[in-house]
Amino acid sequence: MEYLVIFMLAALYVNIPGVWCQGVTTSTNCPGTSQSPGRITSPNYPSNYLNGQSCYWLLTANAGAVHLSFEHFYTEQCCDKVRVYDGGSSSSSQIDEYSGTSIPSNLTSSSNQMYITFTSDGSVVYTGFVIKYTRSVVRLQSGSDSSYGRLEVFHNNQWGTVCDDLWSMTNSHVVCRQLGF
Ligand SMILES: [Ca+2]
Repeated sequence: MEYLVIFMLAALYVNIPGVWCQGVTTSTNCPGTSQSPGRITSPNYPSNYLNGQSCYWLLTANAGAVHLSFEHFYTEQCCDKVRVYDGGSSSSSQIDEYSGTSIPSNLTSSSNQMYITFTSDGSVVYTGFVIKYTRSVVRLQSGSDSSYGRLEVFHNNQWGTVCDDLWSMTNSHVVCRQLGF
C-alpha cells in the first residue's frame, strides 16, 4: 500500500513529454508590457500605443524553444512595425515583419531565444498587439513555411528527430495542436 501511494505521488511530478510548460523569462526596455506571465503587449494596451516607441523583448526558454501566438494585432500598416528574430538579438535572423490588422501566424524559434521589437513613427496610433508565449518541446524544421517541416522533439538537452515507425494521423493531430494549429 505504501509503495502504491509513493508511486502515485511520483507520477504527479513526472514531466509528461510534449505538453506546454512555462519556463520562459522575459526582459524588455518598455515597462508594463510583460506584466502577466506568458503574455506581452504593446505599451498602454488595451489603449493606443504612443508615437515614437522603440521597444524590445527578449524571451529565453530554460530549455527547448520559444513558441509565439498572436491574440490581437492592430498597428498602422505603413509605419508601426513588429519584427520577430529567431535568436537573442536584432542581429539574429529576422523571421518576419508585421504591421496592419492581420493576425500573424504562430511562430516557434529554432534556439531557446526569440527577440521581438516594436517601433512606431510620429503620427497615427492604434491598440497594438497581444502576444502569448510558451516554452515548446516540439518544433518544425526545414519546412517551406511555418506550418510544414520535419518534427523535432527536445529531449535530454538536445533536439532530435522523431522516428516515424508507428506514427499515425492521431500523433500528427496532437503535435499540430501543440504547435498551435
Ligand atoms: Ca504610426
